[in-house]
Amino acid sequence: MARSKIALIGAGQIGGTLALLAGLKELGDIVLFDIVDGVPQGKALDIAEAAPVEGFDAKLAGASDYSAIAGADVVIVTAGVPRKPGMSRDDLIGINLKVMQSVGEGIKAHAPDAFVICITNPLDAMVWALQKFSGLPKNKIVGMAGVLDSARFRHFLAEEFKVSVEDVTAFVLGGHGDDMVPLVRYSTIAGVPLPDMIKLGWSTQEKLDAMVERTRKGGGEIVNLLKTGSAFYAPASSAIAMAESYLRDKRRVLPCAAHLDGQYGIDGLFIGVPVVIGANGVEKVLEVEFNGDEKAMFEKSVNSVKGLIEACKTVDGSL
Ligand code: TXD
Repeated sequence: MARSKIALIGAGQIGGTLALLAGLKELGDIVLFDIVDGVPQGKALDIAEAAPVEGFDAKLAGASDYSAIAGADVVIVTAGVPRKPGMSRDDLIGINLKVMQSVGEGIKAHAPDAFVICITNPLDAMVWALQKFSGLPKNKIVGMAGVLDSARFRHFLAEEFKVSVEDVTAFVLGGHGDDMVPLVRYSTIAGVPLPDMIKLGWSTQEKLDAMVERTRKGGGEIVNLLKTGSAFYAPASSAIAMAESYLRDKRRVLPCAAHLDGQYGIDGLFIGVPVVIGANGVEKVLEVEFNGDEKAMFEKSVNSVKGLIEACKTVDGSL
């Protein structure tokens, strides 16, 4: 059987890490694409030279021409400009919207059957715009944010409860902004919901609230530390989990920015919700019930995403 092909649009910090992880996991052959000539080719060669040591087989190529992504099974998009300290995700809209236009046209022309994962910020707006520019079916394009946000929450919880990260599940909904919605009721330690863990005395409500807040600001925390860019290891791991679920038809239930068609009372927006990712892309949206507080938090987050979409429409009247 022929190997799958994975195209990475953007060969920056996340793009390079994606290529390495895709190689290590033997997900398929890998093409790195970037407008900066030499960088995708250099990273492809560097990772290809790691393959004999690590013992994986994959063809790696770098390109600055969209014809190189032809026939890709998965396309992961990180092309654009990352946040700098003091810059909000929304500040990125003007620049990255134009990037999404060229990427969307490239995908439409050369890889229209791919499953596309968008990572570029502001995420919920960029994945919406990329779907419009590419014309992809709505079940074949998702945004990566929820897996990362819940991984951050899981890390904080595992440290606080002093248990393995493997036994912590976390549920984070909504847009990828500071008003994302970590749902403690649906987050567990080995199946035991967090509020019950507090009742059992394993931590306090104050500490839990602080971890929720730290999760919401998790992206900014790394930006402030790095000073010259944003997080890239955990974002790459998160997108690879989504790609793997599609390529291996694992049907994992992962929080993704997915197109909603009436679910959660939302129509026509990409919002972070748990979805089943299998061989057909987004196979199903998992709709959970909210209590009053959760509903209010979710609505606030949805309104921020709506604001981003309006900003996109102002910048580009054709959207
Ligand atoms: O959870 C999430 N979704 C995110 C999103 C978590 C972390 C970072 N997030 C966003 O991902 C971040 O705000 C950026 O918008 C993207 C990519 O982050 P990365 O750290 O990889 O940025 P880099 O290193 O600057 O890489 C971007 C590359 C760079 O090599 C540019 O030359 C290239 O994108 N680029 C392009 N490639 C192709 N086509 C066009 N037009 C283009 N413009 C820039």
